[in-house]
Amino acid sequence: MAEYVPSTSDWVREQVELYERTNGAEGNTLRDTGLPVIIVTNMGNKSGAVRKTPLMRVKDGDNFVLIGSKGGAPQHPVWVHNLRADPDVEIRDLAEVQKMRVREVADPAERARLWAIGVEAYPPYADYQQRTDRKIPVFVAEPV
Ligand code: F42
Repeated sequence: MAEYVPSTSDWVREQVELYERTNGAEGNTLRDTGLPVIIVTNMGNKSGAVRKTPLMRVKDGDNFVLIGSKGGAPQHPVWVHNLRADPDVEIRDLAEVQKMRVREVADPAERARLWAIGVEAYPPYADYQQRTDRKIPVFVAEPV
């Protein structure tokens, strides 16, 4: 079994640790915003390590919308490369962990619909897209 290698970002690593240790009772929002967060377990596409990535919780029915914003940074978050290489993930939403499969959204109409849902859930996504000419990738995670 591949081993979990925590994020190099302290606040992220600590959030994952708290969220998982409390089975979702704590560490389940983005700092003091009160906005809900999920944890996406994905496979490192180079290291083969297990990676755990907190993302904003954006729901579309039974699906989650995963938005590779990274605060509007010029480069994609590297978990985007992991999902593109291996679409099989686990998503923890509070105490529930479920196997899901992700697909990157290419269709413009679908992307526009899901982007709007994302911005509704977390308005700063709109600012992040303004901040960079990188097209922020959108994935849908569907229950397997
Ligand atoms: N990031 C978002 O993009 N969107 C969100 O909605 C979001 C919400 C959020 C809420 C709470 C929270 O704590 C963090 C949140 N983040 C959100 C930040 C998110 O969790 C990630 O930290 C951020 O998106 C950056 O992702 P990253 O995968 O680039 O992380 C870096 C810091 C990282 O962990 N790098 C590792 C390292 O060792 O430097 C490597 C990670 C990795 O997966 N490596 C791959 C491997 O093979 O293991 C290779 C990847 C490659 O191809 O280079």
